[in-house]
Parts: sequence; structure tokens; C-alpha cells
Amino acid sequence: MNLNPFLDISPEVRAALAAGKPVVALESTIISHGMPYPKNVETALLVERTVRESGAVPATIAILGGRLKAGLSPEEIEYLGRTGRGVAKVSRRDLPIIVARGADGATTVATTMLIAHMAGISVFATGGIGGVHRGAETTMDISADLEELAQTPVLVVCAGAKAILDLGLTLEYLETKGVPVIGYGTAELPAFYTRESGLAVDARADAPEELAAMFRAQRGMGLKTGMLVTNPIPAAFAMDKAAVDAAIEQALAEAKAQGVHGKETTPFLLARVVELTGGESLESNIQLVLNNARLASQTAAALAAEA
Ligand code: PSU
Ligand code: MN
Repeated sequence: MNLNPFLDISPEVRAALAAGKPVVALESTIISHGMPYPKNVETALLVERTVRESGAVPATIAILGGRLKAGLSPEEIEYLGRTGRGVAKVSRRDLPIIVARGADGATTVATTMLIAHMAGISVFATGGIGGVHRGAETTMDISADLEELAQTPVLVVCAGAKAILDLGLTLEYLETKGVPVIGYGTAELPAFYTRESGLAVDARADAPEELAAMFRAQRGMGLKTGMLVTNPIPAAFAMDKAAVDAAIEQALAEAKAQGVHGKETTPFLLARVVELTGGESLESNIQLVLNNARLASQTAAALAAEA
């Protein structure tokens, strides 16, 4: 089943895939670069537990010693979280370099999708995806996550994208690339910390079975694109839009003043927003990831049931 010589699938994930059981991929940049230690490790382990309680097998994805890993041990998750920014953030273009050097890497949404697909996993839960940055008209800063959604057939469950990005341009880009964007229980693109953006998604779905049917149709037609499911943060944990927007504006201004660019932009903005909004945004972030893990597990189960 696993013919890729660069990939190691953990025994538990391998057994689940062979038996046709639901498996949910999880990313590791959110662990090493997206949250502070030790909350990042606690969250990653809690997300895995939530996937299990929802009836699926978690496959956290990373690169360790140059090996692509689908399914990590708690010790490996602890290592990624404790080392934090000391682990390289690996998007698609970084992969050959990290692998050739036998180095460690935290995988972004793009590389997690890619490795999940190599392993035969078709559902992936995360917090927020990368997208078109504000000012991309001149910087051309567009996350490789969008290109991956254009070419890798994995269903990604997220809470939308953070308003550090240009959400309107992000939707336009996904449309150009042929990526369906589905709202779960909403017709509006959620904006990560908040449930609304004022921007319409392509369709609304209200049950995991509906998501599974759309993904199955996409795959059945031989379309190679991914599918983006946007699941709004539970209302109880949604933040005040004005407070979030003020923090984002300040973070963006600081990034510009300090000349932050390239792959550092997203981690810098995410970290500053957390600092500026205090612990509340971290708690919201954790809750929306758990919410996405539950929906991804239910969707993986619906896909497995009719496979
Ligand atoms: N957005 C978030 N949290 C995150 C990320 C994005 O709200 O942790 C991470 C994800 O791993 C995503 C990456 O794939 O940032 C995008 O980075 P870039 O914009 O450099 O492609
Ligand atoms: Mn970028």
C-alpha cells in the first residue's frame, strides 16, 4: 500500500487505512509555529483525543529526520512543540531540501495535504488556511496552501481564514483554481475568530453526509482539486470583531515597519495577534480546532461508510 520510499505511516494509521476506517490528518506548523509551548502540545494531544472520541484515527503529519511521517507518537508531538520555531516551517518548496538534509520539519496546510494524499488519507482538519495576503497586488504573497488545494484531492476542514489576509481575494483565487468552498451550517465565509465575513461561499452544507457526497462526486469525476470546508467557530468562543480587527491592523503595521516578509509573515502576524488580544484568542483558536476535528472525523466516517 505504501510504495513511497520517503514516507513512514504509523502502524495504527496503516491498519486503519487498510481496514477502510476513517482517518483524519492533522498539521504540525500549528504546533511548532502557531501556538506557544506548552499549550501547543496540550492542544495537539487534545485534538488527537477528540478525533478518536469522534470515531476516527488521527494522523498528525510532520517530517522527522528527513522522513515524511503520517501518524506521530505523543513524544514526537512533545518534541515538535517544545522545539517550536527551532523546527523549520515546511511548505511544498521546502520539502526536497529538508528531506535531502535529513532534517525535521513542521508541515503547513500545503505539505500536510500533500503527505496525507501520499498516505491515502483524504480528510484533514486544521484551524485556518493560508491565503492571499493584503497587498498581494504588489507583493505577490499568496500562500502555497491555495495552490495545493488546486492540485491535491484532500478535503480540508478549517474555520475560514484569518482577517490578516485579504479574504475576498482569497475566495477569488480559489474560484480561479476550481476549488469548491463549502460553508458548514452557513452561506458565509467564516473569518476564523469570528463567524462572519460578509462574503458568500459556493454552497452551504448542513450534515457530514452532504460534505461526503460532494467530495465523492468530485473524486468520482476524476477532478484532482481539493475541497475546502469552512466551519464557523462555535458562537460561545467567537471574539469581538472590533477587538480582533484592531489587533490585526496593529500587527500588520508592525510587520510593515519591521520589514517582515516571506515565510515569516504569517507566523509573525499570528503571534502578534495572540499577544495583542491576550489569552482569549488562544482559547478561541483551540476551540475552533477541536470543532473542526469533530466535523472532519464525522465526514471521514461518512466517506468510509459509503466507500
Ligand atoms: N493560519 C492560522 N494558523 C496557522 C497557519 C495559518 O490561522 O497556524 C499556518 C498553517 O500551517 C498554514 C500556514 O498552512 O500558516 C500558512 O503559511 P504561509 O502563509 O506562509 O503559506
Ligand atoms: Mn507567503
